[in-house]
Amino acid sequence: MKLLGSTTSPYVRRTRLLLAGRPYEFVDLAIYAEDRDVLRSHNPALRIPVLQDGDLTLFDSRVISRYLGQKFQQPALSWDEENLLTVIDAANDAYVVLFQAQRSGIDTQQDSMLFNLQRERVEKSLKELADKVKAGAFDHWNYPSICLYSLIDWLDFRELNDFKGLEALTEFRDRNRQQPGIAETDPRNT
Ligand SMILES: N[C@@H](CCC(=O)N[C@@H](CS)C(=O)NCC(=O)O)C(=O)O
Repeated sequence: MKLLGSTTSPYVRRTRLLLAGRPYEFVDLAIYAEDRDVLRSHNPALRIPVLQDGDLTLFDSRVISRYLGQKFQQPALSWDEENLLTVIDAANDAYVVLFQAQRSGIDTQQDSMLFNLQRERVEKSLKELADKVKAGAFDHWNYPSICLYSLIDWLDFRELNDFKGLEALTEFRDRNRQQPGIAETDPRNT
């Protein structure tokens, strides 16, 4: 298997954590620079991660996780776990928009529909995730926990959220620092 991605993307990190301890080749791409043609030739959606397994090419971390779950004969996620993933993805996608806007020199604190919607979405979804952590929904190291870890650690790495009132999320991250693959995939070490 070959995984195309980058060392900073939270969506790629979740896939690398899912693959921790298994043999695969990781291809680190500069998708906004010299490797953009490689991305163009592999994924028309122009996003990472992309997984190649033999003749099969898959886009999107959630689809890749379903494929790997079947390949390694792991139980499917429950509907509650699917909902957790949807909330994690909502916060993650909204923060990718805010981050890209910031990098484009746009004031993301401005009172405009696009940014108001993203800010409301991250506030609501992170609060929900903090409540779910407190309720024990992330007590086991499984795919939802891997995705939550990748999101929280990326927000911290990029300094996108101050986590005031959301300490349950940073405490969850700190409790899981020793899990398989975490140190090797830390974006600060690359
Ligand atoms: N739903 C996708 C989201 C992937 C995604 O947004 N990846 C970002 C990197 S963190 C990306 O490729 N962004 C490129 C772009 O937006 O142009 C997944 O789960 O794989």
